[in-house]
Amino acid sequence: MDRAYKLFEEQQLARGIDLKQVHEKLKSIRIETPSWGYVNQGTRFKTFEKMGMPRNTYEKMEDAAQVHKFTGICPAVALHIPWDKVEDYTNLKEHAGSLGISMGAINPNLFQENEYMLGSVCNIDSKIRRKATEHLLECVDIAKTVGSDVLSLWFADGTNYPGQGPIRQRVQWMYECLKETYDALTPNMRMLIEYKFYEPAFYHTDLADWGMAFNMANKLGKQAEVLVDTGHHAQGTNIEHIVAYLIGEKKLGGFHFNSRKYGDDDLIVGSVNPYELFLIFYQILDAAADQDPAIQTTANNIAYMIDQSHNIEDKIPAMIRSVLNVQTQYAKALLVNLAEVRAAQEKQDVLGAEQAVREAFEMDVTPLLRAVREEMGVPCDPMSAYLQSGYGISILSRG
Ligand code: PSV
Ligand code: MN
Ligand code: MN
Repeated sequence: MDRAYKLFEEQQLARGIDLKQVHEKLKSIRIETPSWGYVNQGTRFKTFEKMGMPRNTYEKMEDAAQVHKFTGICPAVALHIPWDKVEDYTNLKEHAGSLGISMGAINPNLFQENEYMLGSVCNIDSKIRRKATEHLLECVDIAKTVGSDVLSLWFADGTNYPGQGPIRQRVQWMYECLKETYDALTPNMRMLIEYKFYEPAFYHTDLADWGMAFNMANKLGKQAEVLVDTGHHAQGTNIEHIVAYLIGEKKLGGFHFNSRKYGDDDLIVGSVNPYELFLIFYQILDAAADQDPAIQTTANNIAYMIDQSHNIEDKIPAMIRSVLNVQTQYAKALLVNLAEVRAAQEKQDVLGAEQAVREAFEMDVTPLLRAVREEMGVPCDPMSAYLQSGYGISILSRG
C-alpha cells in the first residue's frame, strides 16, 4: 500500500468514513458512453473532419471498448437510431460482446429528417405523428433485440414563433404517441424522458423543463421516468435541487452528463463546473442512505450516461477524461459524512452543515482512486495508459 493511500486512510477513518463501502461503490458505478461521442462533430458553423474516425457502428463499439478497457466502468454504449442503424442488430450485439461491452440506452432520432422540420410526435399532421410513432416502436424492438432495458427519448419538437403551433394540443399528441410506445415496453424496460428548454426550437419547446417531463412520465406510468441532461437548463438553475426533488418523487431515471458554460455546450463533463457535479452526487448518495427503501431503490437505479460532443478534441481521450471526472466527483461525494451534515442541520448550524459538505469536495481523492483501480485491475492512470497504448495511432489507418 503506498504512503499516500495510508495517510488518506488514516484521515478518513478519523472522519468516520467507511472506506470499505467507498471502495465497493466506486467499483460498482457504471457510466454509459454515447456512440455519437466517437464521431466527427462540430458546431453549426463547421464540422471538423478528423482522421481515424469510426466508419460505422461496429467501429464505434471498438472505440467505446477502449474507454471501458482503461477505466473499467463503462461497459455499455448508448445507440442513436438511425445514426447507428445496422442490418443485423444481433450481429452488432455479438460484436460488442466480443469486445467486452454491451448495448445501453436506445435513443430514437426524431429530428434528422426533413418531414420533422415542424415537429415529430407533436406535428399537426397525423401522418407524420404516425411515422414518428412507428420509429419509436422500431426502437423498442431494437432494444429488445440488443438486450437493452432503456429507451431514452428526447424531442426537438417546438416552435420558433408565437402562434406557429397549438401548444396545448401538441402535448396531447405527444402523449398519444408515447402511450403507444410505452405499452410496447416489456416490464423490465424503462422509458426515460429528457427535457430541454430551447434549441433547436427558439420560441417554445414541447418538453421544456423537468416539470413537463415529470408530468408526462407520471401520466404514462411507473416505467416512465425523467432524464436530466446537465446542459439543458437556464443559467443559474439549481440542478441538484431538481435531482433531489425527482428522487423524492421516485421519478429520476437517468442523466446525460456534460459540461456547459452558456447553453447546451456539451463539453467534457466537469470541465467547467465540478462542484455542481459533486453536489448532484451528494444528493444521490444522501437519498441512497434514506430510510425509505423506495427512495434507496430510485437512487441506486439511476442510469448514468455521458452526452457530449467533441468539436476540437480527440474523441477517445475526451471520453476518458469525462469518465474520470465523473468518477472523481463521485469519489468526493462518497466522502461526505452524512451523519455530520444531518447533526449540523438538526442544530440549525448553517455554517457547520455547509462545511461538512464542502470539506469532502476539497479532499484529494487521487490515492483512493489509484487504490480502487488497482483492485479492479485497470491502470492507475487510465489516461496516460490509453495515450501510451498506441490505439489512437492504430486507428489512423481508417482514414
Ligand atoms: C439534445 O441536445 C441531446 O441532449 C439529446 O440527448 C440527443 O439525443 C443528443 O443531445 C444528441 O443529439
Ligand atoms: Mn442529452
Ligand atoms: Mn443536449
